[in-house]
Amino acid sequence: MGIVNTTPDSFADGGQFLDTSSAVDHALRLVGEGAEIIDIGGESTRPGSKPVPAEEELRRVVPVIERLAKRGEVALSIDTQKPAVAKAALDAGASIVNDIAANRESPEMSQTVAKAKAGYVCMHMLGTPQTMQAKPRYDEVVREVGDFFAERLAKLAEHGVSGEQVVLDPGIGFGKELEHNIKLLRGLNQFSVTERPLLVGVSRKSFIGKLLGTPLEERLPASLACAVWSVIKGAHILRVHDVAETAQAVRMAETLNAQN
Ligand code: 9MG
Repeated sequence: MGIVNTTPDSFADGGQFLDTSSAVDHALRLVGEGAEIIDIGGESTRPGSKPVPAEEELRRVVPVIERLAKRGEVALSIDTQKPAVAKAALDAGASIVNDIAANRESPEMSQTVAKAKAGYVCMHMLGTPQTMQAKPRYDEVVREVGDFFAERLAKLAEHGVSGEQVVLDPGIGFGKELEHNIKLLRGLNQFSVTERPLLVGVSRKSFIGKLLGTPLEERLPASLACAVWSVIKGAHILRVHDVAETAQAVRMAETLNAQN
């Protein structure tokens, strides 16, 4: 899954793809590098980021989705927390909703996904992007994220979203300290009991900087190490900025890890 942020303030690529043409060109470049899904976002989810009104988010993402959908080359995912934006994006040609706010109580997002029979990325986050890094605490982070997945799968089913539509994501960096992120990556294989595909997003994230002291522009090697580790531990989808490099690293690791 290649990342295309049409935002001025995303942590790794903010401001680079603000106009429709540069966002579409970037998406097509990622497809050429091997991306099978393009995740398009119009609101930053970095810690402390400001929420964006739905009208502005729609203005940023819908034309990009329409242009890419017309070409029909790749599956499109909308990265949004807003049911109205999800609906417009699905109408414009997206087929997956990447929902970092899957812990909300209102059923509107699930109902939108159920009605469209769309794919749904159900991500764990403690709090919201505005509050999530204020001393997140867990007794046992892997067990608690696993419990969240079980609870959400049941709730989604109640709202008409079948298990087959759902991909689970532990939400690396979303309401987690460094030790929680490391424990989740070490324990990824434990989520296989859910029998749902796992998505992992580690690309260039700040926990890498915290562990290794590397600035944003120097996190590719550690991002690749985490990507390879995640796949060996059972991840099915990686959400990344550097598609070509990740595809090469993962192909090599999968070959070495094959049984015959
Ligand atoms: C939008 N976004 C940023 N990081 C992410 C992650 O790790 N997973 C998902 N599903 N979305 C993310």
